[in-house]
Amino acid sequence: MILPLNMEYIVIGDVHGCIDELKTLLAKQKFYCNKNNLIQINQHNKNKSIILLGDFIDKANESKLKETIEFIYNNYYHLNQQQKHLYLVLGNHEDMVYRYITNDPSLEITPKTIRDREKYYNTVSLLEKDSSLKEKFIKLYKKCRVWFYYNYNKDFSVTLTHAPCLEKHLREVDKESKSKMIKCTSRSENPQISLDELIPFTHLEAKDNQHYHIFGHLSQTTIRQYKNKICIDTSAIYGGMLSCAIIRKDKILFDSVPFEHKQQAGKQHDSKLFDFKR
Ligand SMILES: [Mn+2]
Repeated sequence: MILPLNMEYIVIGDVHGCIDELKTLLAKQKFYCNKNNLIQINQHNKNKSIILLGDFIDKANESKLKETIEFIYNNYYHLNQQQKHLYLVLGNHEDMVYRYITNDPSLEITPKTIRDREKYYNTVSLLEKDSSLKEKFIKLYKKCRVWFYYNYNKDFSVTLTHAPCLEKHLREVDKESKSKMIKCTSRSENPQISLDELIPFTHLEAKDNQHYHIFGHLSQTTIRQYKNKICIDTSAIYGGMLSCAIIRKDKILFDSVPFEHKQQAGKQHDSKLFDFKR
């Protein structure tokens, strides 16, 4: 999970089946596809790697979800042949869908989990009627890692996880820490509480240094940064943008592309992170 320092990293937040936007954003970063949708390594991108920050499935329509899984699957094996160019971070959606489709005994079947499966995890029914896609998803799931760490020097580092979490869990390997790096307290189950109240550690632990924590998971209208905490989930599937953080030596840059309306956008009420009065 330690990232080599000789590469630049394009870290892309919650794709949720926004395959068209993913290809557009990758092309802006010099990753072009051939006619078979395989990304070509060339002199402009040979020192760059792509990191998908979790939640590449669910919420989108089925044909876009299928396209997304096949694109990531084909390119995972294509891009990583000689040198690693594509990394996958585990999101709560990959984790839950995997538990549903493998009948994980720890996932109790209750009216709520049956309802949630329809409401939040629509990739499950797609995979259950497409066994070859299911096999591809399972292989990708097993390639996902909970965190990655880019430790440039004593003054600059970046930890990548899907969800924000307490610092004590960062880069740990115990079961509780892993689950905290994948998912934080549910916003949908606490709609009356602002995000800054729901997960106050995110700003209370923030520091004015360059040891960054970049995460997604909490869809926002814009990239949200407070000190060394950065959220790059900019609501692509809700009609917003798909964004990336670019880690280049000891700098972080950002880029975004808008939703392309090639599928129906989802609906969600905003709750801004880092919206407190300073
Ligand atoms: Mn998530």
